[in-house]
Amino acid sequence: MKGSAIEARVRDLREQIDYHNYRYYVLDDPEIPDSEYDRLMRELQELEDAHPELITPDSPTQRVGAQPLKEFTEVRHVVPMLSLGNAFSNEEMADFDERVRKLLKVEQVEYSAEPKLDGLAISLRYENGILVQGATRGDGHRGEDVTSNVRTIGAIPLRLRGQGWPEVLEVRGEIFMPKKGFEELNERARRKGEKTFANPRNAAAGSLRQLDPKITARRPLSFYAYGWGELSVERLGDSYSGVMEVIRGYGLPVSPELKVVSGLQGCLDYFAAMSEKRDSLDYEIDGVVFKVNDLEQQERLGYVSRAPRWAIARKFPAQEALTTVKDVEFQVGRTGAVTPVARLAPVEVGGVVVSNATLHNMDEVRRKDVHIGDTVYVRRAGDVIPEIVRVLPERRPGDAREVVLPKHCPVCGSDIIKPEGEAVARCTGGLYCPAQRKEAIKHFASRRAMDIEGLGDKLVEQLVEQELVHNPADLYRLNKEQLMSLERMGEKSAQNLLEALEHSKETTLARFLYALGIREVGEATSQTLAQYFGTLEALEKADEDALQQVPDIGPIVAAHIAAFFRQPHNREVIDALLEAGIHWPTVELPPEEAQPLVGKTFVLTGTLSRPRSEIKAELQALGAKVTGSVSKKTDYVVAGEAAGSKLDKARDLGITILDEDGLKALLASTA
Ligand code: 9MJ
Repeated sequence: MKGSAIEARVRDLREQIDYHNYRYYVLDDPEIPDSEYDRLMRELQELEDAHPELITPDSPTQRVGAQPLKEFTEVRHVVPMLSLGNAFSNEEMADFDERVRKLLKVEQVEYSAEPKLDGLAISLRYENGILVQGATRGDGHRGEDVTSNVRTIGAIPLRLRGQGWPEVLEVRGEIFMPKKGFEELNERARRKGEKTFANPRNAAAGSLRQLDPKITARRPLSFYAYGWGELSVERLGDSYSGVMEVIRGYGLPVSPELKVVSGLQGCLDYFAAMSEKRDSLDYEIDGVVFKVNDLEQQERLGYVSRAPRWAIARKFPAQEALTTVKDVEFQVGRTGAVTPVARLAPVEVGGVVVSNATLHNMDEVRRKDVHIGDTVYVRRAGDVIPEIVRVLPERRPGDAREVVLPKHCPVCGSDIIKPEGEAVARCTGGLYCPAQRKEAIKHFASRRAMDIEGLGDKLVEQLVEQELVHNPADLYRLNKEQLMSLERMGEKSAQNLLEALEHSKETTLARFLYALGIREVGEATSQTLAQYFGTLEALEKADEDALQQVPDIGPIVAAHIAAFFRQPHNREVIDALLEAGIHWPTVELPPEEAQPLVGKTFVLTGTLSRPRSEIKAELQALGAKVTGSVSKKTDYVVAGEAAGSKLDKARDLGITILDEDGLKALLASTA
């Protein structure tokens, strides 16, 4: 490519990437898969690596760049960052609305309504459309300069979209951590024995206050705008909702839940609807913010100290509460994992009575220093199991007891082991342990496995306790009399269950494999295994090496699968299940002649004209193996533009190197 062509391509790539960011973060409607987005980023990165003179600070590759700071510098907010007054009941909301109407001398007020995010308030300063500063709220007048950290957040544009923006635009909003990212971050920390965050708010604040932006870049943070500060123009619209629409047009995410409502009743209805919706949102909210929508009315209302008279936060009931730990018991899961569970004095948390909280594992018990008898904060978020956030050590009674991991399984008495370096303790009883048996059978019957309708958790527990069922195969030997001997089981239900069992016998290989509950083998892996091996016999015969040839199966999963099929007990259960009549349609494997690349290993490198995942899938469909690193075992390296070290290594090892045309020719010759 000529210099000018490269420059044009770089510009084009940046525009494409900015556009797709906008589709993803602002419109919540991505146009392309992540793999394609990654490909665009890679191509831009490679072109900038080769031509560093083309790098600009607002390039999407430049989100993480700055060196760690020694300390944050202070930023003065010319327009102070506000706080909000609170309302904790509908009466307090009515008082607010009445105050506003009286001051404005109107009958009814139009409000804009949006969820109240629980994160960290931030001010983003754009000059001529370029992000020049990000600052925390601090005390409202002085905050901290966190520009390098803010730049790593994908939802925050480094330059505004379109044109016509004011020369100076300070956008205010909330940086927050979505629930899923928070759970994953804590799960990773837990596995590594590191400190976990008590809630997404602390996680967001902790992530933004890192001196090294590389750490912030790895944290799943997001952003919604809900206001503005300094502006070089008079105003951007006549109403709050109108200005937020303009800001959204500049490429900044605004809550999709933002709505204009009329009067007090409109506010109460919105609050009730948001209370219902709360758990299904993928980020935490702690209430709803109502703002007088008309900006002229806002001006007339003004401020009391630092809170606007024109806005209020209607808060949800607390999600945290104080209670005491009555006892800690140990639960045994399907894979034998032994989990400490705190039994609590029942307490209402955010409208639900909580009497149990998970403690995850013994490392967590030690870290939080939980004793039986302690007074603790419990927290409930969404539909997840309640957690103990922290202990109040000053309230520990003299007779508080330490939590000890039992040496033997509380259910079956087998030894409990805790492998060195692992956080999880396990019961060694396997399917001898009724707890593991119950969980294994619940999993076997579950909707996405064998889908045995009507075989719920309570019923499984009875069947195992009455010793009617020891393993999944026993389910198919049950008769009507046995079923009718159970609690709450009439003739009709018994008949229905027998029919459901009969019906479940017709399944697929993938579902059957998933139902077996092999460790680390979820639905996706079961699908892959079924497609790859085609028959149960072929899978049973595969050793660990053969299993590792399967796409996406690494050494750990391969070891679990091989170990499962080596167990004589597991083979007996499988035989009994097949004997009972479980069957599936033959898996259509691609015929031999459609797999001309069996035994060939490929490595893809450099910038290719199509997403790598697409080429990989095509090669795998022809029987090839596609790996990430070049070794003596590699047969072909497919090198795109700007390929680097892998290409060099392939040359050193004398491996056949193909460009895209070469690959096309190879594929054509196999057709
Ligand atoms: C939050 N936290 O979601 C405001 N906020 O407006 C929303 N906070 C706010 N608005 C003025 N949606 C000061 C704070």
